[in-house]
Amino acid sequence: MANVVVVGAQWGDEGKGKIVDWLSERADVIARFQGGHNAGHTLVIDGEVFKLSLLPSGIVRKGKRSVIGNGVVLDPWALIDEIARLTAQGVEISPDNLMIAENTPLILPVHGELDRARENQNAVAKIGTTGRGIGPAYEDKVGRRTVRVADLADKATLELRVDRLLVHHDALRRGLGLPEVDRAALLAQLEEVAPKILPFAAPVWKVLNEDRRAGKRILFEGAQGALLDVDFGTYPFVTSSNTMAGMAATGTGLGPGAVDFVLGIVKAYTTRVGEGPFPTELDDDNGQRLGERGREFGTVTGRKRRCGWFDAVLVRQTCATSGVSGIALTKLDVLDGFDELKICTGYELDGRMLDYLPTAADQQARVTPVYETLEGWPDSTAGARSWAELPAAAVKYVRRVEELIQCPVALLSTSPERDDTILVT
Ligand code: 2SA
Ligand code: MG
Repeated sequence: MANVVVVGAQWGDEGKGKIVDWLSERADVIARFQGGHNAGHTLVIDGEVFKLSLLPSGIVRKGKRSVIGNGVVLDPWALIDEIARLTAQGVEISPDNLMIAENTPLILPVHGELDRARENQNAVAKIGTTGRGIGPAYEDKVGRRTVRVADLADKATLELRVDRLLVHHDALRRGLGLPEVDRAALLAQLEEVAPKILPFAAPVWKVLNEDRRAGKRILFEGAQGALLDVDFGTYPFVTSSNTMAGMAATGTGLGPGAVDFVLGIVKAYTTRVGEGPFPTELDDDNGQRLGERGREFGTVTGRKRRCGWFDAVLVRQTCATSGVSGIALTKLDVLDGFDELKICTGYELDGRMLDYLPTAADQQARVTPVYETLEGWPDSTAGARSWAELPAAAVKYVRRVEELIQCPVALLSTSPERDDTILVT
């Protein structure tokens, strides 16, 4: 296996956890390159359940290097809690197997407070975020006023960074009716957390370039999904990072040539959490049924996910913008037992047909999906481990998806169990 980037090709929750785990067994280095603790992966290994949020999936396996790249926003307290939780489950975590890029921006308590204040106080500003401070932390990175991991090592620098940050935040907080930040308390918190984070700090770009030269296999683990990308997603109802495959390079410090294969994770239907347009959303029994059969509740926030038919227009688009080489199709078994299934093949807008999602928000909200109806299958596909075990109608569904999104299926997942995966060669 060469160096692979795994990205969600819809709105997240496509079932990346299982696929990443499957691939991480075959990789030497596993790197996160964007997002933060808004991500949530559940891994089941030998019957034991591991819940990961910020740590790369490779952490649960011995002999792997796990990396948090500079494209991530890091909440040091969330990281320490996660490390403690996994350590209690018997996972060994030390600077030998975990590295954090020195140029990673931090998520501070002020970021979470700002995120939640905006979400709760102002209906116009509401995005339906995870409330983890992700957006405000990225704003401060781009605004050149953030505290980064390396700054924790020097008291004088840390004070300068915090002062620069507070000029901005205190002004914002006054507008939202929040009290001014207690500078001394924030500095004390940072000084307290610094010795717990700094041992993991490393020039990740350098280590990864050396690993690459040594022929080590790198797995880039994306979080969320391409439709939540800050540039190409359903803006403004997106997360604040680039979630597309191109980010793997800038989010770690490797050139784009380091990527050999882009694997897009695609769920056999569509879900979304939070606000924003969703053309194939179902408000009926079918939507209810998808949610129940697919257990569509967020791993991080427990929020109920909105459900709808498979949208081939959107996935064709995200496969293009991420340069997806092949997809892993997940949760096919959730479709078992439907009499018929629909796939969106295009949109109608003001009497015109579109083969892509337009950028303008009003148009995104107004497009009506054009559906093709496919025959369902009464039999169970759960646990199928070869094409021969799939009902003919299910094979037809998968082949049609492939055709419409203009991208081959490389893997097919038929249950949360790691071995229930069909490798398509
Ligand atoms: P935020 O908190 O600023 O990132 O929220 C902005 C929007 O992004 C959505 N969002 C998500 N939607 C689905 N899944 C998410 N995380 C997955 C999880 C992790 C995964 O299981 O929780 O699949 O890798 C996620 N994170 C952010 C959010 O709902 C807002 O619409
Ligand atoms: Mg998830």
